Amino acid sequence: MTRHLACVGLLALLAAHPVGAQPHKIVFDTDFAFPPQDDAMTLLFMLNCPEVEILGITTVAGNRSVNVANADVLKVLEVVGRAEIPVYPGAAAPLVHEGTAWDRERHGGWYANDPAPAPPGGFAASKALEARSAVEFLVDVVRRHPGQVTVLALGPLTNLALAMRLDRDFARSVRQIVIMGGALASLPDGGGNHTPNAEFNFYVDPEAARIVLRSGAPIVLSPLNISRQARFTRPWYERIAAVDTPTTRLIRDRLGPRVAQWGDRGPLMYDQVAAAYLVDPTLMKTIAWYVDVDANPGPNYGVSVGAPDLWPGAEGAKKVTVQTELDFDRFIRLYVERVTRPPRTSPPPTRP
Ligand SMILES: [Ca+2]
Repeated sequence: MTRHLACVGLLALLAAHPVGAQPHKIVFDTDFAFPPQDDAMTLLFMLNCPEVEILGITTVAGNRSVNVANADVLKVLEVVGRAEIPVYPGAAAPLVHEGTAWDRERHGGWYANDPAPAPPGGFAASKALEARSAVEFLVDVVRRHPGQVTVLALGPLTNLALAMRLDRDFARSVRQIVIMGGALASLPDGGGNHTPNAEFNFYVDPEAARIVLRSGAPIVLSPLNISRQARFTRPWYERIAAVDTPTTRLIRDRLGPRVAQWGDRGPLMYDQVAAAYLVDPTLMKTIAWYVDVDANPGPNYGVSVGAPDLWPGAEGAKKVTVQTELDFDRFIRLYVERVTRPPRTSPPPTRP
């Protein structure tokens, strides 16, 4: 039975990515922070996936300030030996949302603009940020490879909204945008995780989320409804910790001291689920729905709303692909298998 399931999984993966297929060119757009934060745990996965070629990493204020995102991503790339991947500094604040004392006290790194403390082990010894900004890089790389670049957007959508404002053709030229964001109350498990109905990334920059969702770009949305089906638990951590590579050592150092407190409720794998779609889209069921974001000040600021048909007030909303149901067993096996692989020895990607 197990062997049968493994064969079915392998066949599904081969169908999704035939041997010899060109890797997805991606830009990794992130409100990064050191592991155990999920953006970092996602980057460690993607770096070991031959199905994707990371052309660049763009940072944005979100979980923490953009200063922290910059320092931490440079350090992680050095630790795992992938310093050839360029990092472009992005938006230090949302488009409009200024934040309040409430925000500062509740996961308000995006608002606080704190300087970066030394990441564990110190700052990156030699790797530096690129001179160009994230927004300039996004516009340029999509122009250079029209119809080929996928943006994996794992934080507030500020950089993408600015790229769309800088270049009117951006939404038509990008291959697709895969977004971790939003929560849809009309589907199961659709409450918010920051305000009662708003998901954190969309709450931080609702105006940007609205611009991107209404842009007409091909979008795949990974909302909280599906994140809540993916919990990282101790047995899966232990499989990773049992292997010795620079990547697993980093995970062991950073997660090991916390695992004892998890019980059977480890952290949700928000960004990892969104990213896994690019490696094997058969891991999840999807639906095509209209999704819009409330950017009006008030109790629904940053709340996303979705439905199969348009409704009054949402005129201008576009249909996007929404991830709904995850095959968790196949997902977590893929995640652990990739994270525990030996470091990639393929030549570094061509610089865009
Ligand atoms: Ca994130």
